[in-house]
Amino acid sequence: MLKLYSFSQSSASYRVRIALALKGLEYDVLGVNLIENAHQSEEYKKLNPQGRVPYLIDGENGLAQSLAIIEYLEEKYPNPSLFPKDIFARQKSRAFAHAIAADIFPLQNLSTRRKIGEDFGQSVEDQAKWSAFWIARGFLGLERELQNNPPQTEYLFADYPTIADICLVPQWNNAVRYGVDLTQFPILASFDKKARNHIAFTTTAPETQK
Ligand SMILES: N[C@@H](CCC(=O)N[C@@H](CS)C(=O)NCC(=O)O)C(=O)O
Repeated sequence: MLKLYSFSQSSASYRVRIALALKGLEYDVLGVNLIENAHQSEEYKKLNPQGRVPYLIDGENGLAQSLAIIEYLEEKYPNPSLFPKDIFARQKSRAFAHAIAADIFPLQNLSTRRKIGEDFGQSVEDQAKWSAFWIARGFLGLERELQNNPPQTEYLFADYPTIADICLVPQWNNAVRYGVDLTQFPILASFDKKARNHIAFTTTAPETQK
């Protein structure tokens, strides 16, 4: 049985929970409470020296990084696919996922926010404004790309949920948390709405986790 080290409110963990659900895979969840700094314990860092969640265990093997985990699941369990069939659409879905996971999200990560608080005396409110700024800037780029090339598909880049939808919904939750004005992103909003009502997204959402 697969094991996933995960935290309920972690958007990177939520991405992997969605992927596992879309593929219909069973797994055990092992909670890592980030608020209590469980990810920084020596015990956890022996397992995952990167000291972050998610972390997937498959038998003898352990893997960090949500996008790498999703690619691993795709290769090992190809059906149903989480990637578009068309080669260009497939890379568009990856580019969309990377924009969120590599560009937008790290600037609002717990350790990043805590560090700017410690080093520059930013209040929690200022940290939230900082997060909201980067989310809005990143979303605006993605919205404009979709405006320029309106997708003709039900979900982002395919007629089934892809890695792009998997990254969008958790990030949208973060945007709501930080008070981003989401009326600026009507196309993203419509894709978010479609995906978040899919059973694989609802059954793995933060509020369903222990
Ligand atoms: N690029 C990594 C990011 C993982 C990550 O930073 N996860 C967050 C939770 S969403 C975390 O563990 N944060 C702990 C920290 O910032 O110290 C991935 O996609 O898995």
